Amino acid sequence: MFEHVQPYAGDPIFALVDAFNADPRPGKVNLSIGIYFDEQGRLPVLDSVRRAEALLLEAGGAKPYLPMEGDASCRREVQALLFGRDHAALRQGRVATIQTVGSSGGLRVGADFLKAWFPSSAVWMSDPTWDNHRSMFEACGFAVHGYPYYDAATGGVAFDRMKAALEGLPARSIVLLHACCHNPTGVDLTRAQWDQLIPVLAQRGLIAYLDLAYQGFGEGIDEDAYAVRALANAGLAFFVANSFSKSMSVYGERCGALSAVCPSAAEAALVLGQLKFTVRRNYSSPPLHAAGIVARVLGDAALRSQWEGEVAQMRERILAMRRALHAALTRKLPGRRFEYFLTQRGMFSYTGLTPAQVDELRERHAVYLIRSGRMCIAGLNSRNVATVAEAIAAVLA
Ligand code: KET
Repeated sequence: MFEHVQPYAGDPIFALVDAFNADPRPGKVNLSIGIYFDEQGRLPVLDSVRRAEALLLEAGGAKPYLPMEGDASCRREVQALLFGRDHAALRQGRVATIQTVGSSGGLRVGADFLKAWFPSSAVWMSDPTWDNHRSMFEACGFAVHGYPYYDAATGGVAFDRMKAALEGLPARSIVLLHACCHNPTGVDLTRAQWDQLIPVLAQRGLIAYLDLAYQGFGEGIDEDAYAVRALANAGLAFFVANSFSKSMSVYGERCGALSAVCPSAAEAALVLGQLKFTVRRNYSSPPLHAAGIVARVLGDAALRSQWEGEVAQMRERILAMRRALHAALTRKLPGRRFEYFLTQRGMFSYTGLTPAQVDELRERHAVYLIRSGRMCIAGLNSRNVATVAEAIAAVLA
């Protein structure tokens, strides 16, 4: 019956996690998947999240199905977090938000919606991008293309080429953009660059689709929402999928949302209806526990300020690890430049290590990176950073 089924090659990120877990070497270091580990190398449960869960448990509520679009207070809090509490687009009822199964669920539901209502559009994403972006949009039937983004020569954004590419796209093309903490490069657009890009999106009639998976890990919670707010301020119609996996350290709870900013409240109602229909045909409704966590952490003043402090701590620890790795590598290989560790933002650094060097790091030194050369800085701590620097220096030498 199933002989004709093709074997699955495995996911480039999750396969490495399996390999890491199966690795018996005691000093192994996991810098592959985008997960924040604390200074002790543990996956933290944030105090704000623990307290929110205690409140949920105490309330002892029943466990009904949520509506297709998710929990109302969760959706309201997500909107306020993304756009700011008093944004005109929210007051005008122009934003359709659904709670989703992680931001992956949101990305996929939005992609399904776009394929249904813009069937002849193609999708353009940064070169490079998160591997799963391409997979997801191709699975919805889209042709996926890349626009120039990372400039290996400068280690920055190839902004002029990126802008020129977008200027040449047909109207209604879908343009996927990382709102902050670009995965895998850690190289973000500046505010001035967003401000130059927004008129292009508007004038060409492009459909921007923002992925905001690392809010708070770049400059700050509000700061990292700059792109979302700037696009909304400019009156654009666009999508944004946002995640709490990293910012609340709730990976397996699948906390995320999808928002569509629409030209009018009437259009937002139409879009919301079709998003609900898409959800119903896929997984019917999102997880209750996820909604309870997000709504409480964001909506309770005490938990909210505790969470903001915890996000700041994670962000600062990542920065401290960037500085530590930079210092150690600069000491070992004084002739080479490692400034990119300091200038890149978020969990990831794009190291420029080749797939062969990444393989050598894994095989000889038990240090795991993604084969693109992407390193998850949040897997470093003060006990493993020196060993990692030594291993990198050995493969570069
Ligand atoms: N968008 C981006 C840019 C992203 O890096 C991830 C996860 C997601 C969305 C999905 O997050 P969710 O938990 O569905 O809300 N990235 C890490 C884990 C993964 O590959 O799934 C990673 O790149 O390692």
